[in-house]
Amino acid sequence: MLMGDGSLSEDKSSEGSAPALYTCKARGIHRKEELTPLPGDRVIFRILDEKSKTGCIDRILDRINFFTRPAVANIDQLAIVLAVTNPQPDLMLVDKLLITCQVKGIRPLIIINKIDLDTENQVEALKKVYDKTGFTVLPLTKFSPEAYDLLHGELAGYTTAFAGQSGVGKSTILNIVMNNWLMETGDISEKIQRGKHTTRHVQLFRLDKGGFILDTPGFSAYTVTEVSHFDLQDYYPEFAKASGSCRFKGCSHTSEPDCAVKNLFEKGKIDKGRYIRYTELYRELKEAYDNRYRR
Ligand SMILES: Nc1nc2c(ncn2[C@@H]2O[C@H](COP(=O)(O)OP(=O)(O)OP(=O)(O)O)[C@@H](O)[C@H]2O)c(=O)[nH]1
Ligand SMILES: [Mg+2]
Ligand SMILES: [Zn+2]
Repeated sequence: MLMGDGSLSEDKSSEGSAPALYTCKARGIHRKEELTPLPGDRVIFRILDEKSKTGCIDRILDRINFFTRPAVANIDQLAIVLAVTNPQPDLMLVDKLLITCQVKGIRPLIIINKIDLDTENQVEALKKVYDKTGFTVLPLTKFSPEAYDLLHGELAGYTTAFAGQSGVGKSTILNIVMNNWLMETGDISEKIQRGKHTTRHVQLFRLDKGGFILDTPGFSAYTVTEVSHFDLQDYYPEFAKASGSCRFKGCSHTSEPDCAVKNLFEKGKIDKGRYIRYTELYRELKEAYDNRYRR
């Protein structure tokens, strides 16, 4: 298992045996196979020196999946982290990551962090937006260990990558999950709007109860590349109730009359913001499609 900092862990899942760590070089395999090793990769590696625990990677095994943002491989779950405030939540980013999870067939876990900073029932409002999607939503704060018991339950046995804007608290969450011995975190700097100890590379950690968690650098720009505007609606589970009931076959649910999705949103069955962001993303994807032969 590639740990992210270049070191490797032998995959000994049998209880009691402490996993051994080897620092490995990737000896040009990535150029040959056009594959760059990613944190989470399963690899065949050779021990070069047992004393200094160094080795070299011979082969990267077939991936179940991989992400370019965050750059990780073989994950079961993506924890999409947003903060109530500081930074302001970027719900378009959350929506886009939800789409990617569904395309890749992995489970999204939506974490609403910093609920201690709630002043105007933002947590309730955010929960309402995403409860309607049917995905699991978990409110969290570093000040409440009880909420972390629930998180442990969601993580045990799975490989989970944490993703989201810089400063939402991903590293803080991993620190708490791992009993506070991992890495530094920091306040958001007013100037650069980033955590003072912003994470710069992916790090992977083994959970006591089985599974792994990966801390990743924050990001805000994110482009959905896996779907086209034609099938975008398939990745909004709450639209399914309206399926097939629009007046026009092939309705895009953006501006057509007698649209069943629009109808659901007017009745409050679909969150208004989610619907509006859907139409924005639809236009973005359509524009990219219409301009696909231009440079
Ligand atoms: N009030 C409050 N602050 C929190 C909470 N969780 C994290 N923070 C603070 O938010 C700041 C940023 O936290 P980080 O964990 O570094 O954020 P990050 O998501 O890892 O950021 P990047 O590594 O830049 O992507 C730190 O000052 C944390 O102490 C929380 O539940 N409540
Ligand atoms: Mg971090
Ligand atoms: Zn429609």
